[in-house]
Amino acid sequence: MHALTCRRTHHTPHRSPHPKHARTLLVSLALLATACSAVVPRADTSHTATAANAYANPRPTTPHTLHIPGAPPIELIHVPGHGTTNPFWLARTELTYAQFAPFVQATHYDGSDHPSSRPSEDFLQDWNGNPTPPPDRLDHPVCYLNVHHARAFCVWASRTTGCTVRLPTDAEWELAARGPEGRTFPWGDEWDLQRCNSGTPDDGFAGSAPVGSFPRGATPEGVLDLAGNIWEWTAEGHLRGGPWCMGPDTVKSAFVAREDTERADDKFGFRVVVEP
Ligand SMILES: [Ca+2]
Repeated sequence: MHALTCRRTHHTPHRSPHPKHARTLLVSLALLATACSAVVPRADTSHTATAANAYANPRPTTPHTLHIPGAPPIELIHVPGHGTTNPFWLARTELTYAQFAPFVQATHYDGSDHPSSRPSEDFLQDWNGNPTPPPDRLDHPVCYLNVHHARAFCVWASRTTGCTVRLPTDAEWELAARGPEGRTFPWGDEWDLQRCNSGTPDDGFAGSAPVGSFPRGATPEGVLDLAGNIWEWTAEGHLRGGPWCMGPDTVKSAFVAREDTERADDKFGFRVVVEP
């Protein structure tokens, strides 16, 4: 039995809001718009109005997309900086099987690059040794990954695209999920089982769901699935957001799970941050 599939760990302290850094935001946006050839503008303003209401800082109206050859594009959402956290671009959803697959196929990666990795146990277990993921799960979040596996993808994706692709820090992940006002859930403070895949009886999914299945669970900027579906590794090696099976407490956005970073559980995956 994997510990994080059935027990809770401790919470992080609630962060207090800090003054905003509009100048830093503008500088960062200008850099990203010009420096990264693999990130191209994408016309999508569907979440602009709600985001503008939530933040006083200026923000872009055209989310960007990271293109990795052979993979569905990774849509990026701008998250305004706050306090000591600079603005950043976060993947709209968890990384999917289809988006992870080119990495495995190009590098023959088997999860053993890190000395403490244990590829024979859990790494991509549901691929059954094949270089391709299960065909019925291409749009589900890729899982059976420990934090070293997630970082290895980021290193490869950075080399492939010319951008810096990395895991979000805890501070970034939490800012994206909670906003400067410190929301309890990505969408607000009230629990709503229709807004995420959390393991509650009526969420509609027995296991993981295709990414983006809960549009009403979006943050004001439009980031999806920060609550539930699969746990997400952060740069510090923590897990955030809760899984599809543990109910509302673990999907609270302040919840931090400190798990063995070498475990590649069937509910452990990630999303990326992209820098120019
Ligand atoms: Ca998630």
